[in-house]
Formats: sequence, structure tokens, C-alpha cells
Amino acid sequence: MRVQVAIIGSGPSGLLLGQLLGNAGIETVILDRSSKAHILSRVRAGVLEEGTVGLMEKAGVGRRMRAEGLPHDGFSLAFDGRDHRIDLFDLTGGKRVMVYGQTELTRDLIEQREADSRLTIYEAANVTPHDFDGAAPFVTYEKDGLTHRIDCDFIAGCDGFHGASRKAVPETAIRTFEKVYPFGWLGILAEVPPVSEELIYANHPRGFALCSMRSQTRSRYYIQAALDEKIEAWSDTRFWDELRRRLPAHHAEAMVTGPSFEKSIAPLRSFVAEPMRFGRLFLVGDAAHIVPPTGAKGLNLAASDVHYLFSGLMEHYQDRSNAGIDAYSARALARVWKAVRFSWWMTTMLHRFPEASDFDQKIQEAELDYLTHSCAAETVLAENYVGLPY
Ligand code: FAS
Ligand code: PHB
Repeated sequence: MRVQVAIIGSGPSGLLLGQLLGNAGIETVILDRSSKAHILSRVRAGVLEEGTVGLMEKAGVGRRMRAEGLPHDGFSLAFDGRDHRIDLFDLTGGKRVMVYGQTELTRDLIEQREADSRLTIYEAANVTPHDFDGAAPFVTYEKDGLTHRIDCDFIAGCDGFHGASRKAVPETAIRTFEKVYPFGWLGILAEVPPVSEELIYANHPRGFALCSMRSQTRSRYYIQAALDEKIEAWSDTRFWDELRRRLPAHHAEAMVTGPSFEKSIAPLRSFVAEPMRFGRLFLVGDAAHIVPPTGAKGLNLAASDVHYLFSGLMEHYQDRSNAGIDAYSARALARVWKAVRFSWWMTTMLHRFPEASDFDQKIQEAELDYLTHSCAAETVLAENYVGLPY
């Protein structure tokens, strides 16, 4: 088989890139080691920047998102028993975010790819990029007991943090930066109405908590959890009790609880690989960078990477210019690092660090006090949260 762009990974990065390229007449194939069912069972991000919304619409896959997504003009910070609303719309001159689950975005992209009869090969084992430092790269994979080869012009490594693409790059050609946080997030999904119309990020002496949602009837809640926590030790009752302890009384009293149908613990890390391009192999999304979910940037960075790579590839195919693909890594990394900084800053401001000194704690309190008494500080938070320009 031969295609113009071989995409490894059927997550948001690979699917969105595949949809944009396919609509522009570029032949692609997507290879994923997981099954379609497993991919659609994953619960991850929930907040889309306007840039991500715009890309979904540009890809022709925005209908359900527009119909079912929840536009949000602000969110609240909760600490010391009170709320402080960050008015995103007012502070950014009219920008907002869209609450729409990554699971739904992935489903929309998968269904559109199938409707357009574009090929995705699921349960592809040992997917391996080859000869991407030359002019004739190819990808191999195993399926049904056979080894298959796909020749291509370019390979998009959209296979996430644990994927094969970044690992295929010689160690001498890549530099990584990492910070692992001393806690994780324990999250649940439950068919109960959200406690608030907007998201609530809470800083409490017992730890961070986040009240989010997927719809007016489905809530997504998280609490900061120690790294050695086991999901089995967290009954629904224990989770609800701990969540309510970390919220101001009026939210705790109003909270509607119920059985969870998804419960998981995710570790938090900041990670960046530089560069993001190696000859004819491009790293996209989580394959190149990871952020703590506090700033709701993971999925949205994947989208901006796709924007840069798609425009570079189209310059190559339509204008016979390699300027866009040559600039991909620098352009993507400039935005990635600003989002990595913002996600680190929000995580540091809102979580309780086990090793924090009394001084560290006073600095965190001063950060929150400054933020909630300064329009300039709120504006910095707001412009980063809605997403910096592409
Ligand atoms: P993905 O990881 O989504 O997709 C990679 C795909 O590649 C997967 O389908 C995988 O099966 C496939 N793959 C992996 N290795 C492969 C191989 N060797 N061969 C072939 N295929 C391979 N972001 C937020 O903004 N907010 C959140 O709350 C949030 N929560 C998260 C919770 C968890 C547990 C995780 C892991 C991430 C979370 N994220 C969150 C970040 C997440 O949304 C990512 O940013 C987003 O999934 C990035 O999309 P992709 O780059 O497509 O990578
Ligand atoms: C979510 O709804 O899953 C979510 C929302 C905002 C975040 C992180 C996760 O910052």
C-alpha cells in the first residue's frame, strides 16, 4: 500500500489531521494498536478552546459539538470557603471555551472518517516508522499474523505519550524535558446534574478538587490523590464525601451525588520533546508533549499542532514549498511551551504539595490573593485559559 501521509494513532491528533488532509484530497491511512471500542471507551478531556472548535468545524465535524457542546463564559476558583469567578468573556474581549468531552469529539471524527470511506487499521501491532530521515519513509505493522508495509511521503506520529513514534527517534537526535508532580487526579463520571453551571477549581488544605461536566445531566469530578492511591480503596461514598469536604459549604450542600460509571486515577506530569520533526516524521500531540490537565490544555495543544502540521503539508503538496513543514517544530513548540508554563502555574497554584514549606504555602495564598484582586492578573489567567493565538 502507498499513501501520501501515514498517521500513527487514532486519537484526537491523528483523527483531526486525517480529516483535514482527507478533505484536501491527501491520501492517508491511520494505524492504531487499540480497538475502536477501546478508543471510544476512553474518558479524558472536557474543555475545548475556540481554536479547537474552529478546527473541528473546518474539518466538517462540528455539527454535534455545536448542538450538544456547552459554551462557557467563565469558571470559578474556590478557596477559603468562597468562590471567585473568572469572567473569561469579559476579560478576553469576547472569547469563551466549549465544554464537550474528548470521547464525543473522538466519536465524531471516527464516524466522519468512516462515512468518508477513509481507512483506519485498528489493532495494528508493532507499528514501526522506518527511513524517515530519507526521502522514502515507510511504516510496518503486524496484523492477522502477517507483517504489512505502507510506503508514504510523510509519517505523522500521533500515538501519544507511550507511542512508538518518539521512541523510533535516535536518542542523540531528541531532547526531553520533564517534571513529574507528587500527586495524581482521581476522577469520576456520574449521571448527576453538575453542582454548578460553570467549572469550579478548588484549592483546599485537603487538596485540589475540580467540578466539571459533560452535559446538564452528566458530571465529571476530580480530586487530587496521592500517587500511591488505589482505585479499589475509593468507593463512591468515600469519593463524594472527600469532594464535598474540599468545596465551599454552599456547593457541598447543593451537590447531587449518585453512582459513578467511570472512575480512574491519572498521574500528572509536564513533558516536552524537542524538536517535533525528524526528517519526514512529525510528532503531534501527546507524542511530543504532556501537560497536567489543570489548565485543560492537553487536547487543545494536540489541535494546534495539527493546525501547524496541516498547513505545512498543504504548502508542500499545493505550493511545492517546504517552508511550512520546516517551520513546524519551532512554531508548535513556541505555543507548547507557553501552555506548559500555564498548566504548571495553575497546577502549582491550586494543588497542595506534600513537601511544601510554610513559605511555599504563604506564596500560594499570596498568588490566589493577588489573582483575585487584580484585573491584570485575571486577564493573564483568562487569555491563557481560552487559548493563546495559533
Ligand atoms: P492520544 O493518547 O489521545 O491518542 C494516541 C493514540 O495512539 C491512541 O488511540 C493509542 O491507542 C494509539 N497508540 C499508542 N501507541 C501506539 C503504537 N505503538 N502503535 C499504534 N498506535 C498507538 N487533557 C485535557 O485537556 N483535560 C483532561 O482532563 C485530560 N485528562 C486526561 C486523562 C488521561 C488518563 C490521559 C492519558 C490524558 C488526559 N488528557 C487531558 C490529555 C489528553 O486529552 C490528550 O491531550 C489527548 O488525548 C491527546 O491526543 P493525542 O495526541 O491524539 O493522543
Ligand atoms: C474535564 O472536564 O475533564 C476537565 C475540565 C477542565 C480541566 C481538566 C479536565 O482543566
